[in-house]
Amino acid sequence: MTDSVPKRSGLNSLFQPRAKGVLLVSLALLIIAVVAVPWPLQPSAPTTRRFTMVSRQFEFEPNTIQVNQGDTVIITLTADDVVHGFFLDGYGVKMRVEPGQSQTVQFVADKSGKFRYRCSVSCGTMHPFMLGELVVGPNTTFGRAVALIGVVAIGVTVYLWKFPLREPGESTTEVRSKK
Ligand SMILES: [Cu+2]
Repeated sequence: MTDSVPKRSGLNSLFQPRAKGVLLVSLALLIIAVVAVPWPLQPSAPTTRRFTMVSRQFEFEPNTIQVNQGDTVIITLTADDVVHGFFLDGYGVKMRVEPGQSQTVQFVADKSGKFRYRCSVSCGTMHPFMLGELVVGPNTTFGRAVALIGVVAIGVTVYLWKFPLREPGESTTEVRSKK
């Protein structure tokens, strides 16, 4: 803002340029927040993510995997001890592995959210607790673009509504203070 504001007295004169500044600063901060603040995962274009997973009584390792929405997920599962299974809630992905063998599944993580995976072959006493979690983060690149457009649109609308454009010569100070 380069234009100098005429000096005036009274509460209104104090308030108005300040309000304008506050609004602009808020808008700038919001834009920075949308663009720069790290969201759950780094923004990235859909990619292929490979995981090597081991199943044994009574756990999966790793027991949490993270991807971004739209990623192609390839999981290779081996069984260390006995026969184990793998079933992914929400996606219906499943496989079964014999001891010492491995199996691979591939799917596109097109739904965001958290999805349990569990052993699907009864493998012993603690079998029901043999669980893991797939975390599919939102598509942040797309999300940021939408959020940025939204913030800018709202900001410009509010700004123009509060401070309508005027001709260069016209006074910018009087209109708003009247009821
Ligand atoms: Cu099991």
